[in-house]
Amino acid sequence: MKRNTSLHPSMPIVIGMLVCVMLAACGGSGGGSTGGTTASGCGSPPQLAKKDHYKVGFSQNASNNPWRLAETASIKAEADKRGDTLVYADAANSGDKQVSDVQSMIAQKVDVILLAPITEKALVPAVLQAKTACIPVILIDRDVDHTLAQPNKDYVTFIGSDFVQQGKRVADWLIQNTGGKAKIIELEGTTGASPAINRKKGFDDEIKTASGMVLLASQDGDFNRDTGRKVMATLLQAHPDVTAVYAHNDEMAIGAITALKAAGRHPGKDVIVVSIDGEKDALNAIINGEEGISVQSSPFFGPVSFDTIDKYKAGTKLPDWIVVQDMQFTKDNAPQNLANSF
Ligand code: GYE
Repeated sequence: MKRNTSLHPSMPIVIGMLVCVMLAACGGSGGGSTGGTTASGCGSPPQLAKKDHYKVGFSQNASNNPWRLAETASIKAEADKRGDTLVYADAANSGDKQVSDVQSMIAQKVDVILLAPITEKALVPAVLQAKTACIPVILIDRDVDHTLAQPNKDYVTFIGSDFVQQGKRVADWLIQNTGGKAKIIELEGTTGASPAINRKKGFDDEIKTASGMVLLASQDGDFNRDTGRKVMATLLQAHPDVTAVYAHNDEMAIGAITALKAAGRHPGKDVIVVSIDGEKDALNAIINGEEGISVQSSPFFGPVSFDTIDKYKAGTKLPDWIVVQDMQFTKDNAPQNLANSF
């Protein structure tokens, strides 16, 4: 996540005001608008009309794992609780479909869009189209490339975990629990997705601090259980000396455990498996000794997303990034947390 921290906080406002004076074409501000206004006069990012109930678009990128289902359930429950109407679309793991899903929400004139962009780049045109149509977009769970679209300008804010920190936490646990010596296979999330980019960065940078931590191979497993299983089976043949597997999510870790067992290996004994999310299956794998740690990536976006809509409506200045706080699960606390997992 590239975050521009070098500008003074007031700079975008000053620049926005200058542009307004030069064009003499800007409408009034307020309602959460902080960075000037668009030619259409609805704000940059667009303001949100003050209403008691909203028509909220939620563009989900896939529904093929428990994490995504838990996120969707959390958003739906919160919309129901508040009496808001949800316009929901599942992009079935396709960037192209997700772009047309957002375009359809624009055509349906939703008030605001919650968007979980599949990759950092694919959804940028849709974010900019929503802005042109005067519909504010709040990114949830995955971010976009900040060189192409910016928070507090093109979209309202990004609500999500610190993925670099998640990768670093997994690496720290692995260094401690292997005495700083491991031969590692890394299963990456979907290429170009912000959690895949940043979970790799956080982990890879941290293991470099211990000279005995060797990365044997790193490959895309698409955040998917069966893809993770297949990639692991192939990499295992090339690297039979592996002693640790780092998967960017629990689904791929469970797939890797299956592949290891099929090859006669003993996950938890001769190969340590570590991952991210905090799914029920991973917590069970930790309890039965096959997995070491799962750093949580909370999928419970309902309350924070709708609170953010309320704040934006009220004109509160929002940060560029609302950081979701995550726990971590090991054999010490997995049993107590099983009931609340997904
Ligand atoms: O970890 C993974 C999912 O974007 C944070 O995407 C999310 C990740 C989550 O498919 O399981």
